[in-house]
Amino acid sequence: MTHHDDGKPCSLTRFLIEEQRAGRIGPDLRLLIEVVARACKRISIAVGKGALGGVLGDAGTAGEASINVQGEAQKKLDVLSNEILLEANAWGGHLAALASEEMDHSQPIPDVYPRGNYLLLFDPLDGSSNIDVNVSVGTIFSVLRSPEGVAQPGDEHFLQPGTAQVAAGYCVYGPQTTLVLTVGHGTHAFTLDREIGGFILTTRGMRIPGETQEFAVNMSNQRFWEAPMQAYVGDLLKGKEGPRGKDFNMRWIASMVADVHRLLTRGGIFSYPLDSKCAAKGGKLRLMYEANPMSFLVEQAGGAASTGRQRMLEVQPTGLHQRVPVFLGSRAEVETAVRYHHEADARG
Ligand code: AHM
Ligand code: MG
Repeated sequence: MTHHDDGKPCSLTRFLIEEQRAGRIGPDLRLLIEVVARACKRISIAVGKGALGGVLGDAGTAGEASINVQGEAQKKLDVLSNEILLEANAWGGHLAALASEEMDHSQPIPDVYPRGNYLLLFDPLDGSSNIDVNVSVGTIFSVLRSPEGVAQPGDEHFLQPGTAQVAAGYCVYGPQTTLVLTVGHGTHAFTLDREIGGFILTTRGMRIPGETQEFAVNMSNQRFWEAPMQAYVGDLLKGKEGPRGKDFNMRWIASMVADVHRLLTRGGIFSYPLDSKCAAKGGKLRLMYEANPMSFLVEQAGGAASTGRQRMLEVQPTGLHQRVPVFLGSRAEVETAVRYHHEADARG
């Protein structure tokens, strides 16, 4: 645990107040992060109840699963988490509009409440295929500035590159509930103290080791990948005897939040590359509320994030629910994966 000079543990509230005093965030952004953290706490409680809370299984009625804007079946907890985040963020006066994986379009803050200067995007419950089997899931969020002079922001005002993010984070609901946050000055982890009901700073300035021997990818898609990805992973699998000269281990939780939390803790590379099944959509993972916030956190921890061909944070978004190929984690390893793509492209 990280302590203050006065020997006290550092709560999220105190951390944010100190960030404000240091001029790194304003009062509205501080409030916004507090509100998101409070919503995550409620989601953590709902997730933790599982079957006892009647929250497992698909959303929808009469045996028909409800389908979200992505064409995916929604879980009850997807819907509940979305509602918790919407309700918590509606009335505080810190937001102009919000957008979610679970909603077709962004929503301006209703006229009855004051509107603030920020835009919030979130994936309320990522990795929700893992809920029913009691494996880690998480919430991912990204904060942008609302463009000046826009009274009622629409989808187009969210289409800012990842470099414009002013804050990003995720909360992983695993054996521990951990909130990982950046406001552009390092990446910090806060663990939920379930007895006190508050987040406590447990790692200040997470650092991703530059090199790694661990990769995360869904290997069942191997035959659908592009040639450079085939070559890259092929060489990883050759281990000590291959061109990489070392053995690699593999992990795949199928919950991006949990996989990214592992690499922020001990290094690694995570990838969800382009494959012929998702090529028409541009990839599997969503740029604005999955890839961008994770890339910001990873870069702030000394790692790198790319589409395989371009720095993730520099991709100019064209749609709220746009998808991208993702490579992120230990810097040297991401650079290697990118090199395979560039070399293949140069050969034509
Ligand atoms: P979701 O937002 O519908 O939950 O999908 C995103 C998840 C990621 O958390 C995870 O990395 C990936 O999908 C797993 O995909 P797959 O089941 O193809 O391995
Ligand atoms: Mg998701």
